[in-house]
Amino acid sequence: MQDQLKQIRIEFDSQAPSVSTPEQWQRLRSDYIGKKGSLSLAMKELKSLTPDQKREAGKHLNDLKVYIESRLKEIEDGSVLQPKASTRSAFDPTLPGRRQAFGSQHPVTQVTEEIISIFYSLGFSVEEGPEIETEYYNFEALNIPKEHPARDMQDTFYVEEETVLRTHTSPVQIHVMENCRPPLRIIAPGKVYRCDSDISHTPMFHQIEGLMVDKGVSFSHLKGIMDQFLQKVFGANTKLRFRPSFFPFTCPSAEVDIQCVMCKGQGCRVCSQTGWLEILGAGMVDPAVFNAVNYDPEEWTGFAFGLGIERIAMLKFGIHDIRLFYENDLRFLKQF
Ligand code: FA5
Repeated sequence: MQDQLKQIRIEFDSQAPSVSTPEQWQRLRSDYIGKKGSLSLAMKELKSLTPDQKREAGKHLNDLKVYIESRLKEIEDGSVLQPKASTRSAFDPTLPGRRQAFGSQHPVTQVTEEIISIFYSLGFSVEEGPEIETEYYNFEALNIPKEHPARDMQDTFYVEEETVLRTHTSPVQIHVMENCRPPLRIIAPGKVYRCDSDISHTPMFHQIEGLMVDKGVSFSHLKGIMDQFLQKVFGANTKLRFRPSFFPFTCPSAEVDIQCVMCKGQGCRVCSQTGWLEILGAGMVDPAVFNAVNYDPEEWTGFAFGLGIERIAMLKFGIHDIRLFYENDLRFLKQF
């Protein structure tokens, strides 16, 4: 009997490690400790033994049963027999299809296009210029001399010693005037860069430059065009104000503010409690700029302006923080 039990254990030990499914485990169990399993058959043979042999064999039989049961338990507890979480959900052909999500235009692009179409209707054409500029185009040709504070490294991103990321779209004026004879009427939208970041400033933002040169162009033309433009964007009752200002490339110069639409002029965080938000700079082209592009300042006069597109988008859509435009949060961008 002992030899028979040894043989049963050897066979069990050789089969147990290959069990990897619940079905195989069930089969192993019934082959050894099931009603017709090897141990049950051995048990039946006890009858033919003497009482002493029976006691001895019974003990071995019981030990083997305990051993087999504990091994079966180990295998059952092992992860191989745990039902595997399905990695693929069943395909249900009756479910409706998934909709393709549509993108939407960025609010800054929407406002840019709206502004372009307004100026287009006023007879302006669209020009473009490089975002990486020489100091000459970004500063010198615009009458901003070497020691001018606008060239400060703290405001300007220098790419190389004499090359900068343009700080405004005004250099496009110079490129256009170098290549075209007056009269001309252009706008130039594009990205500009400054070392600046807070609730109403971002290091990259968009401007639209405007330039009109002709015989007899005066400040009242500038004022008329600005009035028309801003009333088309913000509505007929829009309040604006022209504040005397200084730009080296225009004289006289002005900054144009629009009444803060967040607080209706009461004063809030966005307008720094002033009730007004500056949206553009403008003025009559300085004769020094005409000289730099070989236009005769005695013959031609002109006005120029440069507006911040994000600032206009903020006012139009009631956005309190300019930085939201560039955080790529789809929940924010999908609203427009
Ligand atoms: C200029 O950049 C001049 N080139 C504008 C100009 C053109 C004046 C032609 C005269 C003739 P200014 O630095 O003020 O000016 O900027 C123009 C507008 O850009 C501001 O009114 C403001 O609306 C916007 N702006 C300026 N800095 C930032 C910034 N960091 N983030 C977002 N918008 C800005």
